[in-house]
Amino acid sequence: MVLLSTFIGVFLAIATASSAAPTGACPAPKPSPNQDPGYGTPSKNQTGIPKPKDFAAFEEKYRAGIRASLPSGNCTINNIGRRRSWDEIDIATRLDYIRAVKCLAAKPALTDKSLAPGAVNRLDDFTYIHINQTNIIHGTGYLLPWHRIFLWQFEEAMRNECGYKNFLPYWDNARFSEDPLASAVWSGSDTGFGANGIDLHLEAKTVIFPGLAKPFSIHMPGGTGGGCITNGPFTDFTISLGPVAKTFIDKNNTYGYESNPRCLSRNFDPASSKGVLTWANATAIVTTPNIAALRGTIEGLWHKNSHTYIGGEGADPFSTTNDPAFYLLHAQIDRLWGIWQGQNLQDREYAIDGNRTFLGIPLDYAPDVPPSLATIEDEMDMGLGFKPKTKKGMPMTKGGLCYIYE
Ligand SMILES: *[C@@H]1O[C@H](CO)[C@@H](O)[C@H](O)[C@H]1NC(C)=O
Ligand SMILES: *[C@@H]1O[C@H](CO)[C@@H](O)[C@H](O)[C@H]1NC(C)=O
Ligand SMILES: *[C@@H]1O[C@H](CO)[C@@H](O)[C@H](O)[C@H]1NC(C)=O
Ligand SMILES: *[C@@H]1O[C@H](CO)[C@@H](O)[C@H](O)[C@H]1NC(C)=O
Ligand SMILES: *[C@@H]1O[C@H](CO)[C@@H](O)[C@H](O)[C@H]1NC(C)=O
Ligand SMILES: *[C@@H]1O[C@H](CO)[C@@H](O)[C@H](O)[C@H]1NC(C)=O
Ligand SMILES: [Cu+2]
Repeated sequence: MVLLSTFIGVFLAIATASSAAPTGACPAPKPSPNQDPGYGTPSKNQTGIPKPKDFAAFEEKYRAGIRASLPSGNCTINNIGRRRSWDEIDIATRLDYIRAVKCLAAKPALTDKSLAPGAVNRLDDFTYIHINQTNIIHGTGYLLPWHRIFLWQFEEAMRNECGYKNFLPYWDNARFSEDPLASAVWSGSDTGFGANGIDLHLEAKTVIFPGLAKPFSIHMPGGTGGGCITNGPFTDFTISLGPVAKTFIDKNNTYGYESNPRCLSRNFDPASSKGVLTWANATAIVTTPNIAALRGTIEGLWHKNSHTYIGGEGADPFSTTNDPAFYLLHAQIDRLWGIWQGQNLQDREYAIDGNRTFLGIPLDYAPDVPPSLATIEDEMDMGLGFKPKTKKGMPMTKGGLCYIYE
């Protein structure tokens, strides 16, 4: 059941209606009484499919290894960030998280306007660099370390710029594989990300990746939605960059860097979750024998199907970050990688496999990025001038990173 890298695909892109630009202040969060700084109390409301004992044992082995590795530099058992499932964090923490996302959406972009004229806010800074790097950070050796630093930067922005007191939550999609809507992630109340987009009865289609010397297409299912989301705190959300992967290469706005204000769309595809994003497959990921095979199980299977399940904005491989749920989806990918690393931290912490460009296809704009194998000494471009070596994005408790998945 090891899937090969031909399963790299992803996503879908839909442009829809527009609304007003985001505005509003970001009030400082109220301190929650009776709470450890930084941690919520569980909502104790978990539903879905219980975690199997074998998966829990692999997870505990990972946690024990991380704890045993502390202190590591300034990362200690007392200050380590505890990333938890959205379905386990308390209501106040969920509200504070959503408040902080909206706070970033109300702060001006820092990205140079000449690079992305359409970048409006701090969330767009993340989307810009994700678009810019898509053909380098997917289907390559950089997928996992690049996104690990990316999530960390997002978590830092939420905490340092918007006063979010907790850590990045993850979408525990295995628990809800057979009924994804049962997860609090997709709640249409004030404490979720909202559910599906309005049903546009879309047909399945094929979309093209721009930027590759040899154009590459992926299949997008028709899905069950496709239009603007209709409930939850992001119904009035305006996104600006993208879409990028379309049925044609848009010569006027190839990377979606021009302003294109529109709503947040989703297109849930239950077939990408049911019987696919299962505990059994999650367990197969954390027990994958080596890093080469992990690329198939984690990227080909879990990553691809998680994005395709959400559909709409979240399924465009380039501008997928437009959906705020992206960060929870990728925290789950990062968690599964972390648990895999934690089964043998010594040998696996810096394990890398993969090309330097998407499936080894040369880029049409950067002939200096050779389609050879990625190494941990390679520089990655995280945007805003930050260009760490790949190895900086591999441990969870070194070089400024300091977190554990609970
Ligand atoms: C707990 O679950 C029930 C039933 O699914 C739901 O009605 C309720 O709002 C949930 N409570 C919290 C705190 O999430
Ligand atoms: C990414 O940004 C760099 C500038 O930092 C630019 O040279 C390159 O063409 C961009 N690539 C894409 C695909 O936008
Ligand atoms: C691209 O831009 C040109 C010149 O502004 C315009 O005539 C054309 O209609 C645009 N094409 C598309 C597909 O938007
Ligand atoms: C894992 O996912 C694949 C689809 O990629 C599916 O065919 C298979 O049944 C799943 N296996 C388990 C054990 O859940
Ligand atoms: C790496 O790139 C080569 C072409 O340069 C390709 O044949 C190979 O399949 C690629 N490997 C992966 C894992 O994408
Ligand atoms: C921990 O040290 C790293 C450098 O190794 C630094 O970037 C980071 O800000 C420090 N974190 C704290 C909480 O002091
Ligand atoms: Cu990505």
